[in-house]
Amino acid sequence: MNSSQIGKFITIEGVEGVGKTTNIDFIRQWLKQQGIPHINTREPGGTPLAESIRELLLSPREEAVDENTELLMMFAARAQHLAQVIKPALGRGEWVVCDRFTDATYAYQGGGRGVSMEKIAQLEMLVQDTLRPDLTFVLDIPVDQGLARAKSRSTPDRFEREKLAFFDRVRDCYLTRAKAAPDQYRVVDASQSLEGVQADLAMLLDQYLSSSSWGQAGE
Ligand code: Z5A
Repeated sequence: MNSSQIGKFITIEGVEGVGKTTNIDFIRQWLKQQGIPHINTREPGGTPLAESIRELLLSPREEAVDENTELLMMFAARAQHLAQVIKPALGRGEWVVCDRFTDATYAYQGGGRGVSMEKIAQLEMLVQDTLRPDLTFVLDIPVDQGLARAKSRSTPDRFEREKLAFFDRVRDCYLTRAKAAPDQYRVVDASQSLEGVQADLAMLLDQYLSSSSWGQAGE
């Protein structure tokens, strides 16, 4: 995190249907109870322009989407989101809770589609410079269970039409990244009941709050 930032940047990741949206509501309640100013947002999206890019990215279409086109659109949306929403909120001292961020690019475009991790890292530097999440929850579930949850809810978007092997690679990539940087990542077993997932999240958030320097800079 840059020295000019004060708020904390929390991201939540995982395969489809793992419970990100459901549990972001829980994290928002937890932050409210602690009296921590915060915003919730999502990727791709989070601003009107970035939400328009999201629609283009998720819509099923006849035309094959080139992997570089998809990658650049993810980072185009991210650049707009960072400039309009994420950096200003962090600068105001608010915590930002984001449903997916660049880990999703490594997992879906890198792990899933096979785009080189170096190429993604180059775009990450271009768009984010040194900004990275402070804390990332990876909600982990066997892929078939997550897809079953997601499918019970809506018609599949362009990503949800991928095969099981694609999502296995996505999941593996998340777990590999989490293992490589345990200071940033917390893996939560999302196959348990919602109550169990939220008990784990509350414990991890309590631990994070007591170990972080949040509040000291502004006091
Ligand atoms: N994407 C990408 O490729 N590259 C990138 O860089 C980024 C994204 C940023 C849109 O993301 C797509 O963009 C995504 C990756 C790609 N691919 N797809 N598809 P998204 O996050 O908006 O889409 P999503 O992953 O499909 O989100 P989702 O389907 O909304 O899933 P979710 O938010 O993780 O799940 P949920 O809506 O909270 O829960 C699903 C259902 O399960 C719901 O009925 C819940 O009540 C239920 N649920 C949740 N937890 C539990 C537990 N513990 N037990 C039982 N039932 C539960």
